[in-house]
Amino acid sequence: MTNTAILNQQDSTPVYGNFINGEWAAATSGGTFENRNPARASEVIGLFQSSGAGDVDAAVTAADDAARTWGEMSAIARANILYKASEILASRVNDVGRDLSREEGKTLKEGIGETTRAVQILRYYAGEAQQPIGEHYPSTNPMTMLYTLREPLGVVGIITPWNFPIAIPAWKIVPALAFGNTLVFKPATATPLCAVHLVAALQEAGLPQGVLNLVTGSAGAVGDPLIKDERVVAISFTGSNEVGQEIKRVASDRGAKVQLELGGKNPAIVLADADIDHAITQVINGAMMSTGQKCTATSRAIVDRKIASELTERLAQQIGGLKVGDPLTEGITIGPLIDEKAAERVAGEIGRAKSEGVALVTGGERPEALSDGHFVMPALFSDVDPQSRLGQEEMFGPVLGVIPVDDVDEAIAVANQVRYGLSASIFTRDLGRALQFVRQIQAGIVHVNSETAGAEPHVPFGGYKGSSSYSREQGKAAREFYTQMKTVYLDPPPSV
Ligand code: UN1
Repeated sequence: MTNTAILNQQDSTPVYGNFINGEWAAATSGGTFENRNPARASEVIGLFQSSGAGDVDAAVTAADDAARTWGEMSAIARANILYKASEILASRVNDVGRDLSREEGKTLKEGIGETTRAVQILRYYAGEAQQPIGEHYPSTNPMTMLYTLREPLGVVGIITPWNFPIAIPAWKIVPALAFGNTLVFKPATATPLCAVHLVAALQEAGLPQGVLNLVTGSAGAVGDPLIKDERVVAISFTGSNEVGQEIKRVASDRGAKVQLELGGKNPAIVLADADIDHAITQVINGAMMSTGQKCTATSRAIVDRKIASELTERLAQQIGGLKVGDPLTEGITIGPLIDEKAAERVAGEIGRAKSEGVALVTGGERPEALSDGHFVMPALFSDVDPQSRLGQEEMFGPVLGVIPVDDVDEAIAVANQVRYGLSASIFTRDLGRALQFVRQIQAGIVHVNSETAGAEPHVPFGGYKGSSSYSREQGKAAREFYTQMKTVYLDPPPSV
């Protein structure tokens, strides 16, 4: 990373700047906040700017000033910058992946994997920027050339979560840039270092000043003024339903375009004819990787009653054997929760379900040997009532509930009885049942015989019902959100 992102050191801890109008700079408040390693809370990774309304204003002004030149630049020139950024980030995948694991807590393998995904996103949109931008139509007047264009929106606000600290910023920022928008980017306060890495790669690739502006700080101090600023014509947000709905209300009230990616309560249906070994591995990966902190995580295993007790027993055995600890240590598969509040909340949900009489088969405790980090042992509940809190609410942690059902019809009905609809899986060898599931499941991302999590960058991503706001991210779908359409009637002058 360019050292310019580091403004100075405080007791050998680097102090990272905001990036506004092409410069790494301190916030006007002069204050900073700490970024700590969730596996070892005593380790401070860096200090980041506690920004406020004045910094947001400067960032929006810079983005606004840059909008015209960037928007009118050839898409090919924009693509070249994105491609160069992909090469810069690719050359740093191991270091950035390690920083990702340090600040977010997922394993090193996942951290490097996610950084590689950001590289792929940069490459994909370098290509996508060169795809056709409109359509040519016949007109009632044979002399009229009638066609459409996709043009940039202008200044876009990007608000991202901590759980995919480089992939989600990349999949919002990169298409927005590819299609000619300028940006103000507010990353989650828990994972600002990945944001710095992404912005630095784009800066070094030659992004003109003002096109991408990074402002770190809290939702109240940075997010609020950003969503209220009249010059910010669109907002893309991934995070909780509560915050998303508030953003939608405020931003759409003033006429901005809003895109939301929210929670999930994703089911994995396991039918009696499934390949059970495969289903167990996939369900556990879906539920427990990244410590269950994915909006696509599997949180309900909806299982044919005939195999429910065997499956529960085998799930418990394997979940109980997962290695929990520092995600940078070889052999560890489950890292910490993002912070102490999250660990207490998840442990609290587990305690509450237990006290309501739900059977906890394994896990759920806070490991004493790892008390400096925010750890909760991966938990499995059996015989979960689909209408209970555990069956309905997103846990955002390493918690899986088994729900026994009689047949595929009941499985799909139960799967659909939640307010969310992000991703869903079925495990079966029966093509007819698989296709019935694909048809009837209310989810934006549907898997047959694979886990509920995971998203390839070149296809649309988003959910049904309370999981999204109907628009889709990534792939060609991103063009829908980050552009507006112009219809052109081009007639020759009458003399021709
Ligand atoms: C994935 O499953 O790899 O915040 C991506 C989330 C989702 C992204 C999931 N928006 O967890």
